[in-house]
Amino acid sequence: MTTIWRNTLTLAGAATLSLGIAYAQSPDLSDPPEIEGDVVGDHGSHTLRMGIGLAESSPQYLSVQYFADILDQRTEGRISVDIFPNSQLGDDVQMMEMLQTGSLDMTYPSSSPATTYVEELAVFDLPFLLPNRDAAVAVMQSDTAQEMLDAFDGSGIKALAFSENGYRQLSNSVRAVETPEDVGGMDVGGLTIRTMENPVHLSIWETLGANPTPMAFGELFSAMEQGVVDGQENPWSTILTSNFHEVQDYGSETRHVYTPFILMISERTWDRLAPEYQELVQEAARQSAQYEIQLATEYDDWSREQLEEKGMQITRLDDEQIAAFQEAVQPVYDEWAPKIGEDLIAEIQGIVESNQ
Ligand code: KDG
Repeated sequence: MTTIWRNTLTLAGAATLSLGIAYAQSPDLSDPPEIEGDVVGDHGSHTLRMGIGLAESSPQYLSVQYFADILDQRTEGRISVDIFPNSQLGDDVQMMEMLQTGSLDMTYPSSSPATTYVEELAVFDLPFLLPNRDAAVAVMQSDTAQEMLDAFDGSGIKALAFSENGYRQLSNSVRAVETPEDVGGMDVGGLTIRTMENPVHLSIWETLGANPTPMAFGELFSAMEQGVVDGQENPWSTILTSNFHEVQDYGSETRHVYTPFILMISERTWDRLAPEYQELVQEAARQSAQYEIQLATEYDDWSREQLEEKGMQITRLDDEQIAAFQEAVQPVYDEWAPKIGEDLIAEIQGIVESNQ
């Protein structure tokens, strides 16, 4: 683990359970793929405790249920997974630390706070790098991405699979945002925007003239409700399933960053599993990650429409407006590209180009 990144951040305090009641409806979702494969041998019983940040109605939670079902079915109940949603057990940073000490078995953070373990993951935080979902998925399934997962080995965390958090969109309670000036213009005053605990994200919002405030996801709803921050950025599905529309009147389809999730298990837990169980857990992780990407895709536009129906004023930005944001955040590239690695960025851009 490196210290450069930690030093750049002011980590927020403990997460609290502050989300509203989980949103009950969901779009017309694909059923989980049928569970295939034989029942594995009896290597004892395990209960895996998994903490996640998002709500029960989120694609993340639903895919984790599928993960649990695969393990249950293929071990005849010998491996069970207890899922704790809504940051009940802590935020992404805390839960990764709990994996290291072995006080939690599994978690499913965004890649952004995980850059403290594997710096290369920060390539995903570069704004407007992944222009469409096909390219993003191709990157997540590439050998380069697998190397990033492997780079966790020895940190106390085993990274099992990438999946989709999604395209991040800006929401706020102050004004409709159509241009970079609306975020931070001198005449209007910069918006206070909650960011994930990641220096590239801080840099993006600073560059746009906002007042970025890194904060644990579990604290975000009440921070917005109490006016501690004006806004935040997350995929539409998270904005909907975490009920952010109750405290945010405006949304803008900025798609400024595509964030992956990473499904993780504590190395201590992993080492306790028999090789056949390890193989099964890895396979189930990949299958459930694939299903998560499918669900996240199905949720995306549907969630935006639901938010509009619920009264959120959503601004869709045309190509020219997106280009204005892209130009405004160019200094973020200039600052971070050399630190992240020009070769790595070129490699990712190559994958993007072959998936246009
Ligand atoms: O379980 C994942 C969440 O904790 C978190 O990663 C959601 O994107 C997120 C954010 O903004 O913190």
